[in-house]
Amino acid sequence: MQKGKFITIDGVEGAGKSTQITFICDYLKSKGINVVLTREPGGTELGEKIRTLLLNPETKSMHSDTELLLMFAARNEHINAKIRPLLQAGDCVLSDRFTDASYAYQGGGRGLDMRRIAELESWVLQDFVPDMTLLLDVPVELGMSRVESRGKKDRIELEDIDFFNRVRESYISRSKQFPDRIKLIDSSKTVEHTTQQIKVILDLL
Ligand code: Z5A
Repeated sequence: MQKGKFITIDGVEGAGKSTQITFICDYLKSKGINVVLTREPGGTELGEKIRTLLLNPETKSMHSDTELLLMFAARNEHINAKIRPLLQAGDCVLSDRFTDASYAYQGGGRGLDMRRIAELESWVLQDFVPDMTLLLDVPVELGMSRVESRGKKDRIELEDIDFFNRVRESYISRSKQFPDRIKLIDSSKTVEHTTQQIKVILDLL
């Protein structure tokens, strides 16, 4: 029986997830909620090893199906070894990315069949879905310009702008498909503007 809330945060790169996560953790803690921060791909010892495989820019070739399966292999560990036990103990779990990213990047970006992703989702998660997803939305060019100075790119960041435009479109389309769960947040303005929208949404929890 799940007792805690499961919140996920997602979006294209440079949308400001990492920036906003600190605020979200502090804000929930100020309400007396015990929050555990985690991330995907990763979140467990094995999951972090899979993350390294997935994001290593030295890996020149990886079949898109392999990429999808590795994302879900890491997620299977994450959900069973970490997320479910924490929720059952009553903690609030905040995950930096989750299954919506597989639909956006592997479905939208790579062009994999969404039904194939849905089959894996149903196998690994059954009908488990986040209580709330904060989707930070920013035009791709703007997001990319924000992260330009970061230096070396990971394997997925090396993709071209068309790839990331498809990713963004898939995220937006999912937010329309699941409007109750996925809260679309305009992250194109200041950090404070984004934070304010998130605060209003968190107050609904
Ligand atoms: N991936 C996948 O393909 N399939 C899956 O199923 C899953 C993941 C789960 C790793 O994700 C990769 O895995 C990711 C998707 C894929 N690949 N890509 N590309 P990640 O989350 O670890 O990596 P990331 O996308 O690069 O996230 P990030 O670097 O943490 O992005 P961010 O959180 O949006 O960035 P940020 O550090 O908060 O902000 C970037 C800069 O912008 C920084 O300098 C901030 O100060 C600045 N910023 C933030 N907000 C603003 C505003 N509002 N105005 C101005 N400047 C701002």
